[in-house]
Amino acid sequence: MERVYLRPTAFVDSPVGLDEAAQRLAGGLTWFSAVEIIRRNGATVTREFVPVGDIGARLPELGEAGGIAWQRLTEPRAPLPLRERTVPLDQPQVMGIVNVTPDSFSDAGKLSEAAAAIDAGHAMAAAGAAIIDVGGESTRPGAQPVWEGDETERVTPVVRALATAGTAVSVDTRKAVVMAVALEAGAAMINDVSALTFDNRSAEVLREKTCPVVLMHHQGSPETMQQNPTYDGPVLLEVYDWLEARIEAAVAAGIARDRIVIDPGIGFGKNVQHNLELMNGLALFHGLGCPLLLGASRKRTIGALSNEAPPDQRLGGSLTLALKAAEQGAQIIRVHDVFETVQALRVWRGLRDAALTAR
Ligand code: 7PJ
Repeated sequence: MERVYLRPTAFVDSPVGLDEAAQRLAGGLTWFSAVEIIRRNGATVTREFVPVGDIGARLPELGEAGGIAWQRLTEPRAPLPLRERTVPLDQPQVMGIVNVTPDSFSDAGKLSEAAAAIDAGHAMAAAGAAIIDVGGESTRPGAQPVWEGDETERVTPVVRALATAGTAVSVDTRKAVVMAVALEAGAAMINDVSALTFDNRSAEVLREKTCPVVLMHHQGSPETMQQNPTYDGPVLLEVYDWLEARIEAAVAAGIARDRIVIDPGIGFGKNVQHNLELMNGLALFHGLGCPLLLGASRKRTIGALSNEAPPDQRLGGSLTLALKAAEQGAQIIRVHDVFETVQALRVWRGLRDAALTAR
């Protein structure tokens, strides 16, 4: 059966003077002026570039799925309700990473204690992070699983302290027990890199709540996922289909679609080429109709492209990928370097505002 995908492309600074020739992407700060229509039938993939002004005339032949994807690309995303905070998604927001793991690869040991993690979270919030993502289990390539009791113990005091101070806290976990305890302690969002596949009780825990949940694509487990990852077809389409299926599974399990945030999972079962293809094609994922989160901060692909720079020397590459994501309308950008990323996005935004007004 043929599948149709619509990838927004030919981004322009501003729609001024373009009238019907540019469309706003998902109610955000970017406009696109062409769409790549991708058709896939088994192993056969065809691609065609169509100006936005011509899409209306082409929709009938794209079928119901094409029509739905077009609607989702162009309708605004609702603000994200995070307990007493509401995070607008009409502009990119920064999620700051706080690891409470003794083996955290980016801040080895430094944040291993709750007090240090809490300080780091407060500093990130002050630097402009809209959400703080607290994690107690490393899921980096080669990492070993952590017992849920240890993970709960690491994460809970940090969640409680940050939430009590009024910060929107997300918890990076694959485990139902950790989710339940963290939500009880004040977490406002769950970030599950397994997309609810690791622990079959996770969906049950979340069904009883109303918080947003991030479903991230991955292939394999952290222990083995980077051992020669391969995909049957174009990685962009494979990840899209997988996320669509996970959204449907979550909805079937009683988690409303408007609570779901999606993430292509840079580095989780992907080689450098896969990661770069996903970054370049990121705007495709807006066709799923959910807010899009991207985490590329300090990841291995940056090292691979920069003479194997170690994680703490990947700021330049991290900012490049953050801007690449913003340019394609990603609503949440998950980073270690909050101050620098917020600054980069503010300047990027200033450029766009100027392009809109200077006429
Ligand atoms: C991600 C994550 C990511 C989401 C990690 C690291 C590895 N959660 N947790 N997306 N990565 N949603 O930060 O390098 O890319 S842990």
